Amino acid sequence: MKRRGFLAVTAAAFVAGCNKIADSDAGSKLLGAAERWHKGAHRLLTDREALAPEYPRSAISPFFRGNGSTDPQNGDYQAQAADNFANWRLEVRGLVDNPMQLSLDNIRRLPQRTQVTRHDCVEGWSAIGEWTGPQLSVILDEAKLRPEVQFIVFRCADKLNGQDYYESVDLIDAYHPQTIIAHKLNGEPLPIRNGAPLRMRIERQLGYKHAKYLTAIEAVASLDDIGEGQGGYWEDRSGYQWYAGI
Ligand SMILES: Nc1nc2c(c(=O)[nH]1)N[C@H]1C(S)=C(S)[C@@H](COP(=O)(O)O)O[C@H]1N2
Ligand SMILES: [Mo]
Repeated sequence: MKRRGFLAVTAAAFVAGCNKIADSDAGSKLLGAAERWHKGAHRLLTDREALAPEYPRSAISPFFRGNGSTDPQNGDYQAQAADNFANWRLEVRGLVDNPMQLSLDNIRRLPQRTQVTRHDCVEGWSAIGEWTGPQLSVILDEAKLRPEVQFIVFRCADKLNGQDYYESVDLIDAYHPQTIIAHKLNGEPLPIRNGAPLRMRIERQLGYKHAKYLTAIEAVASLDDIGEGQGGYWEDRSGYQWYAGI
């Protein structure tokens, strides 16, 4: 009981985004402990499946700014953009019985969810936008996850500061009803700035979890061998927490 109480308090501080705690050495150790607890025993948390707030269309921000990569120059991204992403494929791979290569048309023909949500960047800005796309759960069910799967990794077309951007979530976020593969922002195909042609929306998490320029969804049992092993581009470099729940 004592341990659970302690962890609940640190988890709450973490969820509140307490940066001052993270600045101190002891603080980051504390947050690290809370995070390991999230990774291991997250099912104990009661509110993981709650919905993020949704807003009326009148609340949509006039301009949804871009952050991080906003116009990828690596690989064949620019050529694909010039071609209106006609040959873009989303690969579904890893520990699945039914790997898939989905075209944008395949994605648009799946049942769609539209949601007006607020994006919160850890750097301190927010924007409200309307996102449309299929729920990730629909695609994962079709792919048939093997029993050992623990995490879903998102691969991206861009390099940020020369390194591949990637992210990952656990299965609670992967199956959350507001976790969608968005191909529209405010009723229009995604602008390049915001991740064209496909980007994740994971509405219970901070902005850096929402992978843009999505090329592959990978089901894995461990994050240890992905990137530097911390579960994401920023997690590997800056110590941003893997669990960035809001
Ligand atoms: N592939 C990719 N995804 C990314 C990033 C990036 O640089 N590359 N930046 C992240 C960060 S920090 C934020 S806040 C959001 C920004 O989304 P936006 O550009 O649509 O505002 O995308 C996230 N996803
Ligand atoms: Mo961000």
